[in-house]
Amino acid sequence: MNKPFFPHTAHSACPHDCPSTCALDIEVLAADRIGRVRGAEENSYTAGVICAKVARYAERLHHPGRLLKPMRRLGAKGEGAWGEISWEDALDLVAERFVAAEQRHGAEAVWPYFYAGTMGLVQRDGINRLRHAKRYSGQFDSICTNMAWTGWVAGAGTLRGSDPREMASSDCIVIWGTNAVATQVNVMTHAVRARKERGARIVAIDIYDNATMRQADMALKLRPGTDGALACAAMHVAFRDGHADRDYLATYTDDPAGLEAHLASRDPAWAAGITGLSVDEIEAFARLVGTTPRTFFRLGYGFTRQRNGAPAMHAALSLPAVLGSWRHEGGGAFHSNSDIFRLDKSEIMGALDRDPGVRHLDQSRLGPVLTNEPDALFGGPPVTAMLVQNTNPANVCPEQRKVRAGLMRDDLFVCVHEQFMTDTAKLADLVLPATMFPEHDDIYRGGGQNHILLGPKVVEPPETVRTNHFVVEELAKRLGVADRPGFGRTERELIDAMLLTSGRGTLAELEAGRWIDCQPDFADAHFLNGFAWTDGKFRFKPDWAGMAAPNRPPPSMGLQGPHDRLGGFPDHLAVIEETDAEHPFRLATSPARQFLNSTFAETKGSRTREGRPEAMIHVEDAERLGIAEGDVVALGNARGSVRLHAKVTDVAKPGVVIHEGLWANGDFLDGEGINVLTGADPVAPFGGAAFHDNKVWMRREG
Ligand SMILES: Nc1nc2c(c(=O)[nH]1)N[C@H]1C(S)=C(S)[C@@H](COP(=O)(O)OP(=O)(O)OC[C@H]3O[C@@H](n4cnc5c(=O)[nH]c(N)nc54)[C@H](O)[C@@H]3O)O[C@H]1N2
Ligand SMILES: Nc1nc2c(c(=O)[nH]1)N[C@H]1C(S)=C(S)[C@@H](COP(=O)(O)OP(=O)(O)OC[C@H]3O[C@@H](n4cnc5c(=O)[nH]c(N)nc54)[C@H](O)[C@@H]3O)O[C@H]1N2
Ligand code: SF4
Ligand SMILES: [Mo]
Repeated sequence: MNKPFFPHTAHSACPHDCPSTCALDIEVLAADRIGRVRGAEENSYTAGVICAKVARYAERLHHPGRLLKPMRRLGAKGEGAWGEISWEDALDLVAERFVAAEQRHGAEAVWPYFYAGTMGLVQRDGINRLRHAKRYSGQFDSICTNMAWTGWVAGAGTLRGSDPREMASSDCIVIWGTNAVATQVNVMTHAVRARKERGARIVAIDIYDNATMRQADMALKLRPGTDGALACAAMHVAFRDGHADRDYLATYTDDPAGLEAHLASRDPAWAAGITGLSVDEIEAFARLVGTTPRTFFRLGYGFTRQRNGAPAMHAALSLPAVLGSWRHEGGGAFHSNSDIFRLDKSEIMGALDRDPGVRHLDQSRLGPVLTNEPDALFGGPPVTAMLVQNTNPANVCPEQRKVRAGLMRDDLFVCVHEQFMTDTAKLADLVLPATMFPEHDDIYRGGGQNHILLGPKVVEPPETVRTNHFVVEELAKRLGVADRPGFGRTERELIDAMLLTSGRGTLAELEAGRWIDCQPDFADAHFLNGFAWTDGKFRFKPDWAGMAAPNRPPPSMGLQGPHDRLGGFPDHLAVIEETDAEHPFRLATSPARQFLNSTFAETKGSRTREGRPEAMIHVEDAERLGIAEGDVVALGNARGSVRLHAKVTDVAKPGVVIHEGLWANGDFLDGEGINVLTGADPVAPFGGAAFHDNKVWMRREG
């Protein structure tokens, strides 16, 4: 890809954990310098549009605060005194500490810990190769998708759905529990096009008037954790008013008669009492979707970050099945395409070495794990050594006080491989500087769309930073496993081999074509050949405990949360953190537009636009508590408390508080972030973190 002249435009893909996975055109100004980043016009999903934060990526790549040298802790943990160390010595130190941990407590005392700072399959998942080769503790990934995917699969049997580009031919688009304007802007590109070109109506369902709600023709603002009730009432109306597609139901679903009988008592008045919506709002929604065959349900993650998130997703997905929306072009539903790509990652992951007998630990329960809570350790040894890549758990993980207490343990060695001195890096023993996506080769899949995309190296990294791949490979050499399958190959070799074994061509072909469109044909995407169960029928009555699902925990962990409360037909499941006398408010920690999880909270462009950490408080609540705009308030619950500034508004319902993040912990008045308040208790039935489901107290602090 090296071109002798500058500037030129290089092709890439966005590496962030965002369903859009945009195809990018990067302006390359010099061998080591980028300019503007744009969305690829020729990509049918990206369609030339990307978010502002990635358009400004030069600000991040060339940030003066970027980590450039390996650094060893000098003072006490978290004190901030660092000394430079060479790469060789740093890697030797990690290996030495991993070996020591293994000798003392066994290999399961080492926990490689990662997530989705980059979604590139090589740079993200390669850490598992080292894990499996060494029999280190497994990671049960639970922080993001569990409730959403579980709820979808419970009904449809697999993760795919109507082509997201089909929204262009929809007459109604229901954007349910996703703040698409902020979190996946391309949904809006396609939805707004349908509105312009064919007068499509856009419905948004959320708990506050975020940017997406403000763009909607119908904005349904409900109480957090009550989406199941809304879905039930809409299905009740469909049966009541003759909008249920009975032919479709008979062919494609398991028990329509049972569902109809069950819903008889779930009418709009019932749902109004639960959701806080008016009966009129619910009737109007039900009528709109019931009388618009080409209704596209775009179901997001946000509404599933509640303790009833899995059944809520399943209830919402049941609605298009009742209406038969799946039959129509521009109709049906979509959440994730995770199952369509079929890329065989075994080599990258070192799957041949995976030992099912090795203990798994829950990623979201990092706090309880590191503070040695027995049920979090699953009978194994304490964790005494970690390598952290692509994630910032001291900021993003629930029960932050426990995470911090754990990371501060003197008997724990933590190496953090990072691009910035994050909240997590600050607590490490060793910090290694990492490349950014334009500086390394990788391959990406679009969870919220249909392409596999290549993101090749387009500029040279600073001389002293290294890729995740390099760190994994070098540690493997020092730990004696470099001869195991998957090791000893370059990123490009791994990508090429994976494409070949997966029947997706070669790297050279992908490089020439930029992306591969993996969209299944219409009938498959719309499940017109049946849903992914042996009898082909959508499950209104899922087998929660018995089903296979992508996020199902390994048998050693078993079912999670109050799973025995799940069962039967769609309903409102009252397992959320209801308010009580001591905690009269419900707090949601919704993503900010200019940040991506904790990423971009370090760039000036994003920080200036976001302002400062705030609690959005309803005017009525503020008046009652004597809180004025800009006052300092404390929010708290049994897990702890944080102080931040008040923003008095009517964007959410009274009793609901919204905080948009993720701000760095240090941006809060007491140096502790919003995840002090969120719970790490696993959500039923397959785990996950309920980030938007928190009961809190609130008081004015001055
Ligand atoms: N700008 C930006 N973009 C992002 C991210 C980010 O942090 N910032 N994060 C990325 C990641 S990792 C992911 S997984 C995706 C997630 O993207 P989304 O699918 O959009 O999910 P969330 O952002 O968690 O929440 C979306 C909306 O759901 C609302 N919500 C909360 N509880 C409820 C409820 O009970 N019912 C309903 N109807 N709505 C509710 C929230 O207030 C929020 O407005 O976005 C990605 N994109
Ligand atoms: N309160 C609250 N908490 C939340 C959420 C919420 O809605 N509310 N959302 C949750 C969700 S959905 C998710 S997915 C998690 C996400 O949590 P994380 O995966 O931790 O989120 P990110 O901030 O996207 O990425 C973490 C780090 O990866 C680093 N990174 C990026 N690329 C590379 C690389 O190539 N190499 C290395 N070594 N590092 C790299 C970045 O610098 C960044 O610091 O957060 C969860 N936490
Ligand atoms: S963060 Fe999302 S919307 Fe922004 S460029 Fe990346 S994939 Fe596209
Ligand atoms: Mo996520």
